[in-house]
Amino acid sequence: MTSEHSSALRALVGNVVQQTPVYDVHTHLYDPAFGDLLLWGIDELLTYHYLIAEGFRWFDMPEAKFWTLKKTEQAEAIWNALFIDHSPLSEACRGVLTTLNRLGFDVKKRDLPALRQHYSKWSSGDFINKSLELANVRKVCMTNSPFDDVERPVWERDFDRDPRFTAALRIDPLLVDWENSVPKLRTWGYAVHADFSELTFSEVRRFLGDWTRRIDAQYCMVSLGADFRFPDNSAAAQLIEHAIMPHGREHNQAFALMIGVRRNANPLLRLAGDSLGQADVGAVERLCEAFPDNKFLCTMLARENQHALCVAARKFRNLHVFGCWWFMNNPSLIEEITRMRIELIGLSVTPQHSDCRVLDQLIYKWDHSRPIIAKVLADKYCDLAATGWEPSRAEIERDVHGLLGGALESFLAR
Ligand code: FIX
Ligand code: ZN
Repeated sequence: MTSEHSSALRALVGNVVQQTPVYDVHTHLYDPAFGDLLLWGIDELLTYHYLIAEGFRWFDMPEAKFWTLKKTEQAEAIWNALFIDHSPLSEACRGVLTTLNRLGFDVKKRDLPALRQHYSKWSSGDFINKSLELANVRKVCMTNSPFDDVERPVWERDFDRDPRFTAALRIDPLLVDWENSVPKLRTWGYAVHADFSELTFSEVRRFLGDWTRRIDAQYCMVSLGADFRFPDNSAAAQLIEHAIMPHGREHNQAFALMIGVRRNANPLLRLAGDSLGQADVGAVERLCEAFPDNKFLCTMLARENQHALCVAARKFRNLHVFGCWWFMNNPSLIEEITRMRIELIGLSVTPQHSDCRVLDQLIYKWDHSRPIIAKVLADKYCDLAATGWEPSRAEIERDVHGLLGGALESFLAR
């Protein structure tokens, strides 16, 4: 292949990846009907927990003092520590600047009050449209917890859904805090007991079924610690086996496992205090093997788990691997992981999700990931072209649509 050929192919791939709308399969964003739960704006951007963790590395105030500050004051502390006193080189810092730049703000002025003023011209409806358009995101999947006392009443009131915001049923407390979930489920009318009787499992299934229908859940999801084992006597393993698996088969609903978090490693940092640990990919394989009629989505937090997880997906077609989650969501790691995944499982993977907690972050998360995905893909298509197999534009578009959410949609629909 000539070098003109390969640069034309690279340009084509880059172009297709830029222009293909994304279905962002895991975020913490909310349908606009949830009002203030949908975060956006410069103060939310600056107080993202990734930046809080980085800010604490420089603050000379005690942790407890930071939490007494108003949000605007927290944002100022972070702005000063991470943008003014030092160059904002980290991925999360760079993300703020990418976002502001794409929104048309002049970042070089380093003027926080002016940024706040610029933001004040947006209504939330316009800002949602603008962010989705700049990020070229067609749909996002929310994270919806019936255990959240702010969120639950909104679902119970019922509202007109914005079709750009799909739902996922998040059930962490059920699996990781069963004892405290029992009285809650009972209050909500489900006759569960702390034991694991057949009645308890069937009532948990009724709970999952009711919420699946109420929110039209695209999948059911949990984030589990690095110590998750399967099979096991733990409440989580029992509930997965006897409630979530039968529920998943009944509703043709995938179960998404996000494994490897170590919550509260530093409680003083609150939401910013979670860490990670190496998990047991064997547990995921044993789930896939024990429940061949269930579908699983999985992402893992430790870099050390990424290879084995990919190999697991080669062995179990009911497993779909997704995203470079949280501490993996850095350019060097995204490139390494995406390359490895495509080499091992081709296009049957979803390389990225954004995990946005603030709407504006859609812009940077996808702006930063797209060129990396494009680079890896271009290398791979060039390798094919070198054999004489020249991919057509239509084939590349088909493949990229799959990588940017389409393959996961087909997996869920299967
Ligand atoms: O459990 C999750 O869904 C995690 O993504 C979050 O809890 C985490 O705080 C986060 O925002 C990571 O990006
Ligand atoms: Zn998340």
